[in-house]
Amino acid sequence: MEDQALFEQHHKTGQTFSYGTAGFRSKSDGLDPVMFAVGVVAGIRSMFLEGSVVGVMITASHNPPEDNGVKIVDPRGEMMEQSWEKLATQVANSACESYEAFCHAVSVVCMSVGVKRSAMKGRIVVARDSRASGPRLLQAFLAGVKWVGNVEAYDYGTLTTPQLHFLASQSNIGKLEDKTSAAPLPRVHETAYYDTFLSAWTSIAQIAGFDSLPYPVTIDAANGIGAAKVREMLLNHPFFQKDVSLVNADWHAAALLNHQCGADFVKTNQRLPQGVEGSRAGINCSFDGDADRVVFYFCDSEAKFHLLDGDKLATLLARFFKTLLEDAGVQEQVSLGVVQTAYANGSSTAYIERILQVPVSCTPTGVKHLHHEAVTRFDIGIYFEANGHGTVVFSPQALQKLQDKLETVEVGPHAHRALQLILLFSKLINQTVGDAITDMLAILAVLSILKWSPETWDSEYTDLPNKLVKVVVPDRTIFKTTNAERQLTSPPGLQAKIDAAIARVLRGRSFVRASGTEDAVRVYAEAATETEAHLLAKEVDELVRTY
Ligand code: 16G
Ligand code: ZN
Repeated sequence: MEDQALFEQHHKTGQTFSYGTAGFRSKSDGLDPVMFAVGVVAGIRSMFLEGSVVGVMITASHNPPEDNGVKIVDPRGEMMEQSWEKLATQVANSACESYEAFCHAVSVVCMSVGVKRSAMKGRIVVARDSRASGPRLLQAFLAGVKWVGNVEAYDYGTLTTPQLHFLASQSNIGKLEDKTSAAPLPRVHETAYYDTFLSAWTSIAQIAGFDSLPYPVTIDAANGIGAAKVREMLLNHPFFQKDVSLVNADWHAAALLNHQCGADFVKTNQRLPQGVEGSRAGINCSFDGDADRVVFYFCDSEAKFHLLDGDKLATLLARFFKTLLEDAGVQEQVSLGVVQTAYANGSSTAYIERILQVPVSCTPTGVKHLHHEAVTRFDIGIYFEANGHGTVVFSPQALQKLQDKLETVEVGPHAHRALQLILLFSKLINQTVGDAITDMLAILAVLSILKWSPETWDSEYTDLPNKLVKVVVPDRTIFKTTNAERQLTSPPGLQAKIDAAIARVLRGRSFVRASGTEDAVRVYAEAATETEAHLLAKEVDELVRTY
């Protein structure tokens, strides 16, 4: 009965949920039972993994302040294995129904994965972003953890999403093989995050011979938790103190989160966020609310705004690593590739394939798809969504090859430096997930090493004019795609009409997909001129509305 009382305290009915690309996400009001259910599922997942530490992040990223959400992170810091998404969905929806339905759903899950709750131990680390609903939802989550029994949970308080991914993965180092170890939580303190990445930065600066940032950097932290963490990590550090300014840093003012600022605002509106002046020298960047996305931008001498989005981050890093691999003489042994989605600007893909001669792979939207492709296809896999979400992943085998070469083969100073730099960049980048802070540091390190201005970076290729529109339709589930979301298989006949519209414009490309986070369909169009891109978007928009 006590168990039921715990459940009832957080029970609300009336909504159904689905574990999507970003976990569970909605207006925060109805999420309490979902949080309770996630406490239970995360506990069972950790038991299933024989006590490896599982992470849980409470956040709604770039969404408005009144939203919230939650996602489960697996022991290596990656998104929860896909087959568990439907288990999580079943438990969450049963928790919105009744205690009986909930108990039944939990037993079914335990039975299907072979977990005996009374005989096993689970370990969880949890964190939340700066949202006002965070503390309440955390309590619902912890009640769920308590309900499972035999689960140790450690609350990191507020963190960025990538910090939680990183700390969860670090908690399991050495423990993934040694399943019997039962070191208490936390196994890793938050400062490990700062120490790891700052120490890589310092070594890179020493080897590359720079002792300050190339120009002033303004960070728009979207009034999110990234502000607090940048302050802690960088603003008292001698390297950054002088040249880094932080704006939209009011993370205590929950209502200001992502409001007129942040990576999503800048990318969607293609303009400066509130608080950043166009006249400011140097380069600017914007994080989103949980600091797992970053975009850069600057204004030229005519005050024209230039966006350096996820595609530009990927191309800069691809160019940089290609040169380092050649300098190190390992381009034949270590494969390099870029992973994008259909939203990548056609010019960026052409630049990577034709100018850099680096292979490009395209996956459906959502970090888990890009991450998986990058890890499985390439030794050094660079993946970015155009919205600024991405990272670089390095295969342990390739890193070992580079390390061996560094230690055992006589190489010239140029190759020696290149080998050292690749190894150090693998430590400067948070490989578990896109991370605004470490991506920003990696980009600033590359710009410092290349001695590139923002203008030089931007001039590598010119984006094709493009347009993204949201179309609200009666039923978005009828829009089914194939070929990494680039073509529709349903409704029948629509793709042929879109193809005909594309054929009428120069360098035209357009695709339609149902959003995974909103009840709408998205239309993307690009073409040789702005007029044609807008025309194509309008035409496809109208075609979609006829279904
Ligand atoms: C989620 C995804 C993001 C993707 C976006 C697309 C993760 C962690 N987040 O926020 O990568 O760009 O969804 O949204 O995977 P949409 O389906 O509404 O277009
Ligand atoms: Zn985010």
